[in-house]
Amino acid sequence: MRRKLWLVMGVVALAALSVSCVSNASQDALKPQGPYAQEINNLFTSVFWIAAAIFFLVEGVLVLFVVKYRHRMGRTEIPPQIHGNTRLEIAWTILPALILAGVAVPTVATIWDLAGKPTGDVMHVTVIGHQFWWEYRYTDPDMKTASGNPITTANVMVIPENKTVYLSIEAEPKDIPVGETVIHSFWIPELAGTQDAVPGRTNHIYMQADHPGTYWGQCKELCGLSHANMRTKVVAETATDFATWVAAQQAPAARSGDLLAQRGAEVFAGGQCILCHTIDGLQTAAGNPVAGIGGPNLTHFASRDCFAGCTFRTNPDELRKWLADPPARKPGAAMPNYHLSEDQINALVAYLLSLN
Ligand code: HEC
Ligand SMILES: [Cu+2]
Repeated sequence: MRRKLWLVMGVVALAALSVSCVSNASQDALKPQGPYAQEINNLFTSVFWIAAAIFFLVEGVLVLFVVKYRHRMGRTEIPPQIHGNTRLEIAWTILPALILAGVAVPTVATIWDLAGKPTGDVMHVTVIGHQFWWEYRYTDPDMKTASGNPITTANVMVIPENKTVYLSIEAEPKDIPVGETVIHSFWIPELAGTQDAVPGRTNHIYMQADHPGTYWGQCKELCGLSHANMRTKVVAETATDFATWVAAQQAPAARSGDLLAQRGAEVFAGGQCILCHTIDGLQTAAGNPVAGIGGPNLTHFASRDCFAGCTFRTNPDELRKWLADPPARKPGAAMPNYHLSEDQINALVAYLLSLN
């Protein structure tokens, strides 16, 4: 019986150990890829080793005493008692206080450093937590689109390498009737610490990537049914690639020569889609701009390789399934099922995938 228990416990421990040691984990705060994440990691590492040393010291002495002064057959005398030893008591009160004071110095310094106002050449991005996806608005004056609005994307944030990005983190405003307004938390473990998106508040955080690459993240505050489907990624690019990306995002939506795609644009502009989605450069039948609120900006939808909280890859198959019944594909999705016909879906898919 005993042996079986040990065996089971051993297997469980081994399983836990093996999954905790994935070498290519994409969301690893212990592998910082930029100076802000590095700063936090440095603090964590030093505090961890101090805590580990204290743990082994205290537990070691405890185990030593338990063994040394355990009850033995025939032992009648009680070991020397130290209760009331003023010197010892003062020592073990002051020593931990000193250690904590020592730990507080780098901790407070790091907090102040990461909370400071940005100076120098920084890029500003407003991050908005929606249910259940992230919106990114590039608010710098040189990031305006042809229609004068900030470049706006969803799920994928593109940044230049080696440049400080100052994020303003918000939650969807209460007056937008799409989805619930709740607290989310933005976290790209390899690039920065985490920061809450609180309705009615603007929080800030710094981010920077040392190298081009893709850095995954996700909502870190339980926010409803599709909390786990609220992923996101930051793509860092070289300065030239980033400039190319910016120029493409500033342009109005592509107009495809493909007939099916053109029909899709008509379905889009003539239906309910325009209530919630913006497509820069597309017009309704009445000649108004397509500028809905509450849903992702689709102007350059096909330039992003994942959609709906990076739950799905941007391809015809996934898109077809999404348009057929969004809440069935992603529980709690704030985009209703519009019972589109097969023809409408085919046209919409052709159109949406032409929006590069
Ligand atoms: C009531 C508002 C609303 C309407 C109307 C609406 N959508 Fe959406 N749509 C959303 C929301 C909200 C999301 C994001 C859902 C999520 O990720 O959880 C979304 C996501 C999408 C996406 C994925 C975008 C991305 O980058 O993640 C596409 C494509 C899309 N909608 C197309 C359409 C089309 C086509 C129509 C018209 C048939 C339409 N939507 C009508 C609210 C709406
Ligand atoms: Cu969330």
